[in-house]
Amino acid sequence: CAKKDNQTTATGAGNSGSAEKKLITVGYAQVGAESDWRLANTQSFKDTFTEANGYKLIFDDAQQKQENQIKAIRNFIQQDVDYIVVAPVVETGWETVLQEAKDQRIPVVLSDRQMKVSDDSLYLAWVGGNFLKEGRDGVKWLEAYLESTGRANDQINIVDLQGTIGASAQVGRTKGIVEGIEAHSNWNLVAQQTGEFTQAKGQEVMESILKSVDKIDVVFAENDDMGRGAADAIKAAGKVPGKDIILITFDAGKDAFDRVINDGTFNCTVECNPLHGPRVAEIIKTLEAGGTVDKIQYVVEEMFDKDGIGGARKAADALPERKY
Ligand code: GZL
Repeated sequence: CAKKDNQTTATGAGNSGSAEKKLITVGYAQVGAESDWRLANTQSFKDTFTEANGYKLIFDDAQQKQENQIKAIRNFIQQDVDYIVVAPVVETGWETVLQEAKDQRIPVVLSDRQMKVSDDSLYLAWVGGNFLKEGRDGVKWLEAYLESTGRANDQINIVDLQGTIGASAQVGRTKGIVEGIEAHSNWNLVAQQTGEFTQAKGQEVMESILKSVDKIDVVFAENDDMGRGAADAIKAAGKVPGKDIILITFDAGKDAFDRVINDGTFNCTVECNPLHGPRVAEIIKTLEAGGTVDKIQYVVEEMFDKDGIGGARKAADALPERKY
């Protein structure tokens, strides 16, 4: 339920006298600015929650720190905003502050990553990607790729560059990837480490793995940015990313499309749609009209490669329609 009716407010003395619609105030606690995906996600909110569209957006960048997000939520409560939107950096540790918002009757909508709470009435709805499916899709593509290159029965050594540990994107993708590795007796997980969803950390971690593991056939990078870092580390080690070592990434942003289509450093990229602004605005509009909304709302996602195998679409065919 919306917190209060957003009545048209007749203006007081000294004003035009015409009724003007009150802006809906939305406090948005964003994770940070760690990746291209995040920048596109932030832009989607800033493009949607404009005054022209009837909103006042209060935006906070938590620099990937949960304590900063909790502070931002408390700040929104203090300002008595109409809605709080959170992209939770990790899944746990939110019950207390969500209860404070509930006590103040401020509806909370989750976007992007999920929260684990004992009472799911603490938030109204969640919009985001199906992270487990994304991980499974990456495995499906690798199966098809190995089949098509006559390597289905080879010993395949796999590295998993994980996202921020405890983030639902990392939890779901890792689960899908590990499930796939365990289902193939000839697939071996030779290294698994977080690169914090950033290019720099991804490169640093991949450099150390390349020094300690002598045969690597595949790298799953749980976002494009870590994939970029891994590609640089692989090149620096004198190997060719996309050829000597297969690179599968998640997000499917502009740069990933370029790498799949042009220089071939990425072999496959699994989409995670960041354009959540309009979806969250839809939820708020429905609530403002006294309607009810579905609790869990997945965004549409695909997978892209060069040749369209394993359920992927050819990136070159999809390129004209891409928005981020
Ligand atoms: C996914 C999102 C992840 C992206 C990363 O919904 O939470 O966080 O995959 C981003 O690029 O850092």
